[in-house]
Amino acid sequence: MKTIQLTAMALLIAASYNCKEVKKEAQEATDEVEAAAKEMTAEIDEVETIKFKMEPKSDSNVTGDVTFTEEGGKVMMTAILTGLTEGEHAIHIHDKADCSSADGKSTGGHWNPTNTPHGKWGAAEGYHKGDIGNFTADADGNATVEFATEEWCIGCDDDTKNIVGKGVIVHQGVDDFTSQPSGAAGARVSCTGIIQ
Ligand SMILES: [Cu+2]
Repeated sequence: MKTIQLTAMALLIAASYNCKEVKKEAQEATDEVEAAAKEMTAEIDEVETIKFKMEPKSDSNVTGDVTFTEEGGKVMMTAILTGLTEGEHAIHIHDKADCSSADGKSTGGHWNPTNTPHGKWGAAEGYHKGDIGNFTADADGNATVEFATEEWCIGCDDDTKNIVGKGVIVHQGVDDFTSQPSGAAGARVSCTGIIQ
């Protein structure tokens, strides 16, 4: 009889211990899920999007929208343009957000915070932080330009990365990636300031 009682007691203790363990594990799992959810929310909060209208310059009809989105340390640019002549054109980030002049030259030269030569993006010889490059407009004069880089930010403290306060310029001509300091891309046909 005593053996039975002892066994029953031992089983009870074991059961209550197991129960505590399960509860502990369940709590740990809940905490993990909550922490992961918090992290995801924080990441979602960090996504920043700014959008601008491009205005025609140099008597062109080139307009459109340019959007910059920062997410996970990367800035993505999408420019949707109309009114272009068919073929290749250059697009750059220039030094100032000032589109007041009729020829777009109020934006200054290329944004070049690292003081490097002009060139094709990623070139070993160097390239400006604004050297996005060339794109092609279709027969109707439309183009979509997509570009993404970890070398830009929207409003961070790093002046070599912060695109805010700069300007977007679309050129009539093509960037040859060699002429200094501009790539000889010709007239500035569309402009916007990047203002947060
Ligand atoms: Cu340019």
